[in-house]
Amino acid sequence: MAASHHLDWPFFEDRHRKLADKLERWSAAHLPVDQGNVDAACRDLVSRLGRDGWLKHSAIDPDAPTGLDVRALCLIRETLARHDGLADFAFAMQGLGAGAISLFGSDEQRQWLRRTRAGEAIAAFALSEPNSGSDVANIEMTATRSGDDYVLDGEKTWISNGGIADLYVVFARTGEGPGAKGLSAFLVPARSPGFAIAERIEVIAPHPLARINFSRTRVPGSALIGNAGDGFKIAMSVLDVFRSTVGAAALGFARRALAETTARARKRALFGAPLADLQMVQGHIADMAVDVDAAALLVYRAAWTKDMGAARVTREAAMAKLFATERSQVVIDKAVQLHGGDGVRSGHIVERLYREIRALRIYEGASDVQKVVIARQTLAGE
Ligand code: COS
Repeated sequence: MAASHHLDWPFFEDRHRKLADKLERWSAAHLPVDQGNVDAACRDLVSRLGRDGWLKHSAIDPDAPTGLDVRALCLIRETLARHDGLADFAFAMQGLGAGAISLFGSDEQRQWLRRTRAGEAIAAFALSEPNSGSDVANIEMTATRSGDDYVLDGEKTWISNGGIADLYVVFARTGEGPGAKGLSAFLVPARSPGFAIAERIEVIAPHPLARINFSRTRVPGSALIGNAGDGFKIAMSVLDVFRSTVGAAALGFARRALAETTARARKRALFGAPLADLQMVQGHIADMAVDVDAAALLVYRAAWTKDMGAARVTREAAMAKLFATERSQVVIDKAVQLHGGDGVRSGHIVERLYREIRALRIYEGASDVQKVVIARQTLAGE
């Protein structure tokens, strides 16, 4: 099942090849997990991913703070997604949740990373609100200065790991300037007073998700991540890193769909010959293979560019996420078609992939937002 020829591409170093190989063996031995109780399954996955060392890649080491290795993040997401969507989710949300602390946290805040990297604490990224998911500059939640503290009031929604997380990175309006210039980021432990899960949200590919209420939630001034007023840029910088990894997860789903389809096309007979002999089937398989390779090229181009020290990879990451998620949806749809009735049988792997891929075209910047980002940068000549 493992497709590894792309590991020979010049984007990677030997440590990446070793990492991918080791994780492939770990995944084959441990995944997929039973998802009967999604909260329990997720907690268990975080704990196992931490215990076996994979979460060390999700956040920086507070004792040796070098940057995040985006190629490693992408390879891990791609591999986990190929084996189990929930394992990918558990890994990815730990990284996204801790992302602002990795990139902008104080030494004191970075102590949390010891626990997130060990799988002993679960992290969440709380940006979206009922009236501002795509339009981040419009965030309404407030954080008001009160002596040395801040008091948070408002609501966040579509928060992954909501309900099971131990810490939340929360973006709120502190009012240093209008719109994007008046936001700040805060590290808020789940046990904070006034923090409450308002609603658990069920989605087509189940994972922990919630709407959260903050009612006079008081946090110390030391909870502020970076400088007051820098929240928008902090959110965008975190998304610059993690959007490529969403593309990588989509790539993992697409690779699995292609592998399942080629196996079936070789085995299943139709009109007295294997499906694979039919040129119409070959046409679909060729399209799927081109999409998979093109997605991989864009994902690892973005990851490599960031790892080589680029200050911003907004355009590359947006292209990687847009293309990989949109085309993986098409690849998986073809896989469903070529599996006939089995493709829509509840619990069949391609039926699961069909449900898993859909949210990736929405979260961490919907495809439509990625197009806005790409067009703006292209028009600006970047
Ligand atoms: N890194 C660093 N700084 C960035 C940045 C980035 N990737 N993107 C923008 N900025 C800076 C800009 O340079 C600008 O700074 P100055 O005012 O100093 O010039 C500032 O931030 C405001 O940027 P911009 O004018 O582009 O803000 P907009 O409100 O127009 O941004 C989009 C609009 C759509 C690009 C933004 O809101 C976005 O990405 N939305 C999607 C968010 C998302 O992913 N939501 C899902 C929730 S997370 S699951």
